[in-house]
Formats: sequence, structure tokens, C-alpha cells
Amino acid sequence: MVKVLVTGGAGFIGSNFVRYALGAHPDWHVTTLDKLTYCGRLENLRDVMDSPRHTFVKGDIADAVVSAPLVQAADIVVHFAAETHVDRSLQSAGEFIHTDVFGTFVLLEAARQAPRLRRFIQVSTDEVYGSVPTGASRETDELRPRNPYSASKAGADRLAYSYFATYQVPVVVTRASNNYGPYQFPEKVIPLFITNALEDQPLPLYGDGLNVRDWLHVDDHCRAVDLILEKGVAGEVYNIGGGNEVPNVDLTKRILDLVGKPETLIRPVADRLGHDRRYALDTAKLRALGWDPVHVFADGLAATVEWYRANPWWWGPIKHQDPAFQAYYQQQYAARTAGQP
Ligand code: NAD
Ligand code: TDX
Repeated sequence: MVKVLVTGGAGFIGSNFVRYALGAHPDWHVTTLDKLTYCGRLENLRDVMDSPRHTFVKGDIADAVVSAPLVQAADIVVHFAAETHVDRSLQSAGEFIHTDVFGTFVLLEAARQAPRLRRFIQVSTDEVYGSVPTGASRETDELRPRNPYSASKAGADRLAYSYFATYQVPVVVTRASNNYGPYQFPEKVIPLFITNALEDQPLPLYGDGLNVRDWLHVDDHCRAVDLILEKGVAGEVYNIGGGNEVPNVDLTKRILDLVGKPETLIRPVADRLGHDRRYALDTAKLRALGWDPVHVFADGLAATVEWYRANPWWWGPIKHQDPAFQAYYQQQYAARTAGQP
């Protein structure tokens, strides 16, 4: 059995990856290490929790007592665990430094003494390049992160590389664009807007709505990580981009059309502070390994709308019964709708 440690495997991308990996690799045993923060949910893994090839461990990556033995027993580490929401990092960045930077450091220290380890995938993000007005970021471009989330991810990205350069830890860094698909926490724009539209609630569109994101289906992301595990070179960085650049206002209108609700639900609100205008990735390096996204954005978005329509059991309790989420929503959007950032 190949022993694979997935950190953050109860989150959005991590849970999709665990499910994908168990299906694609009958010879893998996957251990999920997850702190179960507000974003980590065992419901995301309910269909694999009983698998004899999957073990769930609740714990903080920054707690070496828990995380180091798991890293040291692994053949492969795929490190997804992070604080991930830009707006939350603008309110309070401490947890981002704790998990994204310090937690990554703890895992990397353990990886120095991991006899079986052949790959450590550091899951980074396109946000580390900062806002890209024209063209597309290449892996060799300078990193210019502009918010506390992306700065903490950039720190982890380069820290991981330093453990390759210094100690030969077999690190490969991936930088993906905005993901969408099932099990994404309803604070991120696509699930927030779909679920608000389903309930006839306003869709709070930041600024002029012309910020651009490049959308990548989570399944295409999982296949890319798998291919990079197989063919990627230690010490290298690989961009993973969907090739679907869409201004937010167009995305919002598409969601409303798919849900069957009027554009009068669009509520322009005060902009995000330091809002990156555009991200775009050059994916030639990954394509040369043999990867292409298979999901067409229009179809993937329609399927995602249908997933949220069919699974209110998953998001309804978060939005309607979780006082922490409700407090966050109030704090985040009450002032915005009153015109303050
Ligand atoms: P998510 O917020 O849905 O999930 C993060 C998971 O990490 C949660 O299950 C959470 O409980 C866990 N976690 C947080 N702190 C932890 C800690 N200290 N110890 C152990 N577990 C902890 O995030 P996601 O959207 O699935 O993103 C996964 C990774 O992919 C992150 O590293 C993120 O930076 C990166 N990424 C995300 C996107 C995107 O569009 N969502 C794009 C590019 C890169
Ligand atoms: O209510 C909203 N209104 C709005 O207009 C929200 C939540 C967002 N937006 C805009 C801001 C962005 O331009 O939509 C765009 C997407 O926002 P998010 O879903 O918050 O994603 P983003 O900030 O682009 O970051 C995401 O992609 C890169 C993930 O959250 C990161 O973890 C990943 O690294």
C-alpha cells in the first residue's frame, strides 16, 4: 500500500481529492489530517469514512505531536490544510499565519526526517502572483501577494521550496486558480451566490463587478495534482488554471440564469480592501506533462448549481443554524451593504 497523508482533507478541495484518490488508486491508503475548523466538515467525507483504505485523524498540522508521526509514516504528503478566505484574512490574519505559514513549517520539519517520503505537494495558489492586469503568470514570475491570505500562502510556498533547496525534501509546489464544484463552503462567491439565489436573497457583488477570476473545476484540479505526483519534478512549481476567465458580474448573471432568478437580486456593495483585479495563469508547463481540463465551464457551473439545489442538507444548516456563520455574514455584509468596506 502507498501511504498518502492528505492535510485539510475535510475541506472543499481536500475532500474531493480524498474521494478521487481512493477511486483512482486501489493501492493507496489515505490518512486525512484535519483540524475541523469552520470550513472542515466530516459530512464532506461521509461516503469514504467507512472505507478500510481511509483513516481520519482530527488534529492541527501545527501540533507536531500529532502531525509529525503522520508525515514520517507517509510515502506522499498532499498539503491542502489552510485558512483560505481572503475576506476573513482582512478581518483577522492570525489564524492564517498560524496554519498557512507556521503549520507548513511544522510539516516540513517533520518531512526532513521522513524515510519513505517521495513527494510533498505544497498546495499554493495563483493569488501569490498578485493582481495581473494583462497576460498570464508563469511559474518563474515574481511573487507579489497583496493580502494577508496570499502573503501567508506565498510564505509557505517559498518555505516549502527552501526545504527542497536546503534539505532535499521532495517538494513540488502547485498554484491553482479559483476552484468551483461540490462541497465548497458557502462563504466563497460561487456557493454563496447560488445558495442566496435559491433563497431569493441578494447577491452582494463587490465594487464594479469587473474583477476577473479564472475558474477551475475541482475534479480537474484533483487530476492535475495526481499527474503532478506521477510526473512532476521535485523543486518545481506547476500552475493549474482552468482557462475560464470570467468577470464577476458575468458570473453572477450566469448563476442567476441557471437558478432561474432575476438580475434584480444583484446588490452592488462596497469593494473588498486591496481587491486583486485579475488572476490568470499560463499552464503550458502542466499541459506539457499531459494535462488538460475536461470540464467546460458552462456545464460545470450548471452541474454545481444543481448540486447545491439538490443538497440543501449540506449548506442549509451552515447558513441557518450556525451562529458563527451568521455572525460572520452580519459582520462581513451589513456594513458593506451600507456602503462601507
Ligand atoms: P477549505 O477552507 O475548504 O479547507 C481547508 C481545510 O483545512 C479545512 O478542512 C480545515 O478544517 C483544514 N484546516 C485549517 N486549518 C488547519 C490546521 N491548522 N490543521 C489541520 N487542518 C486545518 O479550503 P479549500 O478551498 O479546499 O483549499 C484547499 C487548499 O487549496 C488551500 O491550501 C488553499 O490555499 C488552496 N487553494 C484553494 C483554491 C480555491 O479556489 N479554493 C485555489 C487555489 C489554491
Ligand atoms: O460576496 C462576495 N462578493 C464578491 O463580489 C464574495 C465572497 C466575493 N466576491 C468577489 C471577490 C472575488 O473577486 O468574487 C471573487 C471571488 O471571491 P472568493 O470566492 O472569495 O475567492 P478569491 O478571493 O478569488 O480566492 C479564492 O481563489 C483563490 C479562494 O478563496 C482562495 O483560497 C484561492 O487561493
